[in-house]
Amino acid sequence: MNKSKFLMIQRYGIFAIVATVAVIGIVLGNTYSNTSSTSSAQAVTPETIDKVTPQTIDSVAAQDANSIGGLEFHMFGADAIPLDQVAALKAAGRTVHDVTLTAQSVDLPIPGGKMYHAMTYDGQIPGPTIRVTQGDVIEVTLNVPSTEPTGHSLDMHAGRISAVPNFGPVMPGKSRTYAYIAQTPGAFKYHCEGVGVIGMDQHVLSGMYGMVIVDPLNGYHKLLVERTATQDGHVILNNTLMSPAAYEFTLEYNQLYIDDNGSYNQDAMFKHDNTWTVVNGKPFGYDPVVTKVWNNAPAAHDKSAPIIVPVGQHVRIFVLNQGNMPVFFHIVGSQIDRVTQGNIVQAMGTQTWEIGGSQDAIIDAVFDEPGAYVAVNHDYAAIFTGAASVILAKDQPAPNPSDAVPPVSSVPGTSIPQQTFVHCECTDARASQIAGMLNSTAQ
Ligand SMILES: [Cu+2]
Repeated sequence: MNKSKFLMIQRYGIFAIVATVAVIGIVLGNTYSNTSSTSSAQAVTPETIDKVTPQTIDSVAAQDANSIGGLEFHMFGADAIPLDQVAALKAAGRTVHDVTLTAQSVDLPIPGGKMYHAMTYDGQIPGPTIRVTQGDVIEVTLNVPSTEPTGHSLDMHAGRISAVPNFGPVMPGKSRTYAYIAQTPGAFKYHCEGVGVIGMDQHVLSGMYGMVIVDPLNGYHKLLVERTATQDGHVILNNTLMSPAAYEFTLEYNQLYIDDNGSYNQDAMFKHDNTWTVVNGKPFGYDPVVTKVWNNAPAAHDKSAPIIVPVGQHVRIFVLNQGNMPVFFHIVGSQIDRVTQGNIVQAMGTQTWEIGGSQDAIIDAVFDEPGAYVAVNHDYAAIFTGAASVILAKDQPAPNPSDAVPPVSSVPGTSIPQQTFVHCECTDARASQIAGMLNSTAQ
């Protein structure tokens, strides 16, 4: 036997044993050590590993399964829901969210007084932020008006649901509805897949993307804030546990690849040679100080405006990378107190968090002193093409740009409601609609 073949067999043997232990552990609902004490399994040594064959593995598993009365296979319950069963799930206690998105191709402004050919959901970039609680049902309809020059589609990462036919093309004049249970918490991407994925890059990079926030059923964890103090001439840890209730924001990162005529430039995309880096649809949309690139903006809702947070309070930022380059999320002048993905804490007390394409991170931060901070993608090419968002920490909360503030969570003790003003990469008609929604929900 040559050496590589021997190693391959040996590796297979080890893998098979690990797999068998895992299966037995699951079957018996027990740990390996407990399982081994009730079975005839011998200590694992290099010699016993060499004797393992697929046949012996099977026989051990079969014996153990037999000894507990056989295997019971669990279906966890499909996430996809036939539309005629949505009402039954509602009656059973699940909250159902009826969501409608309308595809709209429209020209939108970029810095310098120019326009580009955008593709949107509902006339805004990003599309509307949808917020639900883990276990809720999302029943979503995509409308594609007959006036659209192309078909569109809707791929929602918040669900585990067959991509075909749900995410398939919806041609002009048509619509499609599907429903699913949002099983996993997080800040999920939704986006157009073009027409059978043809043109997906163009549609997403021209604006057809948005966020679904799925809040954990039992809420977010309290935030441990670790700082230091002095006591009796010594430095001590001064830890505080903050309520999950937070001032909340969304930051969605993407790239724009356009030519001088404002048309999508696929050659530039393949080279990752972006024209702009956009945050919530605009380059430098929250930077009225440094670049001033929106000074000649055509409408009030286009003008740059900073994000304002209260000092010493819990701030939660849902960061989602919608683009095809990494985001190295960093807040200049501050640090990240905690990074959560799903509802699992990934890091505490870190300076930067890398977020790959179509990945999200929930950033918790407390700003210790008043001042000016800048949320960036700490890639210099990204910073200088638009990924620099000014955050002002002030003694009191203040109204914030509407496109940076998500809907209030349904989970009690999660969102601290904020006042907002209309700010968006959107059509004037959509800005008017948003203004109406803000007025109707004003206290
Ligand atoms: Cu599309």
